[in-house]
Amino acid sequence: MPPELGPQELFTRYPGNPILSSADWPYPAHTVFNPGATLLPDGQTLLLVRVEDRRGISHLTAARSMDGFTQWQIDPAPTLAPDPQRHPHETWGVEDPRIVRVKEIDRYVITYTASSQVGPCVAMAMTRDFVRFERRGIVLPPENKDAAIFPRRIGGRWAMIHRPHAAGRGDMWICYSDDMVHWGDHAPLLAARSGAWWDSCKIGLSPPPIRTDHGWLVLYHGVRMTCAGCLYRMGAALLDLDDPTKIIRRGDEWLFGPEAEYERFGDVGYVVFPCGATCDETTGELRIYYGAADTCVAVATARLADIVAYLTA
Ligand code: BMA
Repeated sequence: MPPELGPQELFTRYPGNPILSSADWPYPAHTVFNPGATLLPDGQTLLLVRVEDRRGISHLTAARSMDGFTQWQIDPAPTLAPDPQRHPHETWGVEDPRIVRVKEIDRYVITYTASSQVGPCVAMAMTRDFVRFERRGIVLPPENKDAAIFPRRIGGRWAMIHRPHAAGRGDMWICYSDDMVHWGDHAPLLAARSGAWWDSCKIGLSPPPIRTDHGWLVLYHGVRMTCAGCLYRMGAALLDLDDPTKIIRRGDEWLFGPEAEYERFGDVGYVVFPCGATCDETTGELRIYYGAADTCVAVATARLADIVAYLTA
């Protein structure tokens, strides 16, 4: 990183933010936020957006754009709707998807929060085209959310970061699987800090881990509880490529937090909540797609190399 770049300057908001709001939706929607993101083979950006209806129940709908900023083509009906008949754990909706393209199985693996009557669970679905989905059901029981797999095997096994909530703690954990269905060898990964820290209340993975030459870049959200409510911000850590339980570096400061009006005011103010990121391998530009104030979708860009330089400085 050029030494003059501080953490507050690593990300730049797209001037046309918010890029998607309920007014853009082709059918009635209350709010649209927290999208997963991926690049399709034809170069389009696909967002799988959480859409909350006027009952309070969320589903997921795909929006596609050639440049990733404008002219979104939004599916005319829910793309992945809760199916409580066959999947009772989805009674209160499906939320906050993370999308990972897994070359080895030629599929996108989507992990999302199934909002059940006994708490949030991690559910998984796979797709090749974002039209037909193979649902794998619950892969981690409640309370758990904010999960995403790594895009390739590590030491011969699949790995997944997740966020159980127990004993008043919300820390990030990692687990492993041979078949992506049965997950074990759970181990703590990153813990919420304490006291006055920005990530003192709870933390959770934001977009799926991003491979860099220096390690797995993990962008995570941290929550601080104040008298006025929760503050959701994003920070970063770098994990060893061969053994992600080894933390190379965890940044002290948050890199991105609610500042713009659309991030401070909405259904849940002072929230930035990225669930998706795309990276242009030619230019090195990283884009994070995030829910702003649980109301609309916005995007911010950074140079991947600058974030890595900040963490390794
Ligand atoms: C978290 C998740 C997100 C939401 C955020 C702020 O716990 O439930 O879906 O955006 O709270 O309300």
